[in-house]
Amino acid sequence: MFENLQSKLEFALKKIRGQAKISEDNIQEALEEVRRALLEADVNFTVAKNFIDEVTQKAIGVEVKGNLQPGQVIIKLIYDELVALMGSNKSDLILAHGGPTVVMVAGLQGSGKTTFCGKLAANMKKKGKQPLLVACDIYRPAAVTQLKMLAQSLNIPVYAAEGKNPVEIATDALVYAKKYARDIVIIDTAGRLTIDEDMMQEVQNIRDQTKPNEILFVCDSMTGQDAVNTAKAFHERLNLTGVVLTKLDGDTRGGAALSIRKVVGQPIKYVGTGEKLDALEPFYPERIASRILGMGDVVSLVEKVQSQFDEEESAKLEAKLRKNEFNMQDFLDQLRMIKKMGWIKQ
Ligand SMILES: Nc1nc2c(ncn2[C@@H]2O[C@H](COP(=O)(O)OP(=O)(O)O)[C@@H](O)[C@H]2O)c(=O)[nH]1
Ligand SMILES: [Mg+2]
Repeated sequence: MFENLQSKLEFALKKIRGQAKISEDNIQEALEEVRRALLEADVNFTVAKNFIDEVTQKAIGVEVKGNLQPGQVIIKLIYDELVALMGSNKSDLILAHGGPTVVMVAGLQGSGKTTFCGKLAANMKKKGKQPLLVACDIYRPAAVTQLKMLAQSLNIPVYAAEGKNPVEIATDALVYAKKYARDIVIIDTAGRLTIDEDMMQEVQNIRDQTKPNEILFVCDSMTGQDAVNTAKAFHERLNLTGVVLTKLDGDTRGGAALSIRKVVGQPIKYVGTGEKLDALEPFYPERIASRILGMGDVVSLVEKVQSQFDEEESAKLEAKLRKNEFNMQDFLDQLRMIKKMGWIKQ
């Protein structure tokens, strides 16, 4: 993901990485490259401009402390700004207090709504919740079948009804949820290929009727700038509470991920990283920023290391080291443990 942007940024930052001194000239030159890299990644023009202005301003006043190199300081500034651009913190799903939580999922056709509904239901079930999926995309018979099949594989109920309109289906689904103690209701809606008044009106009616706690816009990250414009239109109409970025496993340029938060003003809550139902992750701005800057996903690596690491074992080893009893066998065990974590390169 984001390989192209990553290599362009790396090239831009190479210019300042090793420099002992930062002048206004060489900052400007490097940041111009950064700006170009962002635009090529299909980042919104205004977002890219503001980004560069912000970093430039901070870079000019920066004081380089200790044994840091100025280049490193600039990279840190860019990292911080990337994180801020994507919303700083992980943003959790809003859950209702008492009564079922209602999540309405909207977006264009093919963006990954139905798949996301399945993924979210699976994720919630894993957390001990009782989801109910609601099939409000009644226009393509295959859509209802698709949701039913996903639900069946997860052993989660679906509310679907022939002969009713989507607003009635959603309303009745809430009654059903209360009756059968389902505590999270996930409503899959119909999308069109482009923004379309009838579709918007219908989704708006479902929203007015069901008063969702979450109104999530599902956005195909492969569509870049377009996705951002569509998100804006949906937000103006529906008052979104969050965004889901799908297909981040593809070779997306990254424009949607980097622009959508600023343009829409709502957090990215989840990312889809594959077609399977477990390919859903919360959105962590820091992790994505690290990946984009080629620093590797350090946090994920640390988590991996922690999961492989036996704390008791290492306390024993430390004691041995202190007593000068560390032998070749211990050394071998250490090497094996490191090997288990994967490639050193990572
Ligand atoms: N690679 C990948 N494919 C996805 C992802 N999410 C959805 N898809 C695929 O995108 C296509 C459209 O998804 P669907 O959920 O039917 O979209 P909908 O029309 O918005 O309901 C399907 O082939 C899905 O398997 C994802 O995160 N990664
Ligand atoms: Mg669908």
